[in-house]
Amino acid sequence: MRGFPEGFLWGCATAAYQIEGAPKADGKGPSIWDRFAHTPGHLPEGETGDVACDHYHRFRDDIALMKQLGMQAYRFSLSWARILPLGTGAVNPAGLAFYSDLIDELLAHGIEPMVTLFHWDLPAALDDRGGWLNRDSAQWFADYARVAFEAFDGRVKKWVTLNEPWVVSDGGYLRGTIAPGHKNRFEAPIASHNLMRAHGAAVKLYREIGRHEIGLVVNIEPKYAASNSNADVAASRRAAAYMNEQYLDPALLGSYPPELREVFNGAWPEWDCSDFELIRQPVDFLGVNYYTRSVTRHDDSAWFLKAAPVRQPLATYTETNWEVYPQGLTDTLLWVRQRYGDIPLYITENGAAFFDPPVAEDGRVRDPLRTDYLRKHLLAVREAIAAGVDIRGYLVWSFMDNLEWTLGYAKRFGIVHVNFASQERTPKDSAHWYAKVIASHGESLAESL
Ligand code: PNW
Repeated sequence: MRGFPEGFLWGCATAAYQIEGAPKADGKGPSIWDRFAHTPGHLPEGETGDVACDHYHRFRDDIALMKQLGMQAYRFSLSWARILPLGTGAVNPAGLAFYSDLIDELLAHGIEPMVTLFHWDLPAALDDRGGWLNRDSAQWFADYARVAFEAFDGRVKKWVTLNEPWVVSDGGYLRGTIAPGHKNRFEAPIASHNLMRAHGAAVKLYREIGRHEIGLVVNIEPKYAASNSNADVAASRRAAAYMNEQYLDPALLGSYPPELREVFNGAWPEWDCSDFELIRQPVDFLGVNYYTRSVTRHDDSAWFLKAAPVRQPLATYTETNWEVYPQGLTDTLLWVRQRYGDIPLYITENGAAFFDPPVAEDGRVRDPLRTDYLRKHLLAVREAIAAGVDIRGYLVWSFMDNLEWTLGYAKRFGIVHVNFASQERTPKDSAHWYAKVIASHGESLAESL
């Protein structure tokens, strides 16, 4: 089997609210995640992102560690409310300065930044104006994107508009499990639609003022019907249309999948046709976040989708209860090419939470399950490359343990262990293993563990 193409980028990823801390430093405004986490009952035992990994103050050490591990690329997100404390209007120079220093530090270490504009932490002031339910949100986002492009496009060559719009809409507006915590099936498609309009508006602006590459990041969870009964096949189609195609279809094909009308059942709006011209802006790449698959059956009692996941008795599950299914990554990459054509792809997130043992006397953190997960998924990526899919890079989620949103600090996705009391960082065995993979450009994957 052929290996990884020349220029394939190896790296890791994080997001602002999950690592930075310093929610009020240097003029930062509050985001909906500051609010959500500070509302009792949302996160375990009153945990918040107030300190998190204290990356705001420790970014130079963190980048030095990335360099030691051989990272070639680092995907992180900008906190919108650091740059525009009220979401629109006055720019906070200190917020821009923080990211400017971060980018300079990465470049000085030869690490390529991939910058996500929006990884869920909407400025609270914009939520007060309706958030993603307000049609103006597309313009708010484009105005914010302009500030970032103008400040950093000379140094940043890879931009991401949104991270996982599905999670924002499904968790934030349909189920109420994440910020802003609404539970309303009428709101969810509107939030999704405005998120995609915002994506389109930012890409359109980038074509006018940007000089490099911009793309969209989606989570894709392939849906496999639990049986070949019509009911199960239809249920898995609904689930795929809802989770995967709701975002990729308008962005790349210019329309929504027809199943969504049935899925939203009376809550599906009539859309303004001209919106699709805005949404369907040619992108330079697509980022795929892959964690797991779902085997899906019809279930009349399941709220909303009338579809339920079927647990696989022989499979391994991670601490977030996600089935380890590397073949699903190959299937996903082949499916993207088949449905949307030959567009450059990055794996912008892939990784797993497992219970890690504490740092041992010898300084090691033995996390063989995580290494095994990463190795099998990288082999799955290589398989898709061998089948001709244009895959340009792979970014592990995550560089370090961090705030796993509503699950708090107990679910650890890092390849670097973080002691949240002392803020000490310790590369886990999986980080040392990954460093070797990078150094050998994937050749060492052939070695058994
Ligand atoms: C992603 N799902 O979230 C996010 O981009 C990260 O910030 C997060 O820490 C990471 O994955 C691990 O959870 C997801 O339900 C959340 O399919 C939920 C799903 C997928 C991705």
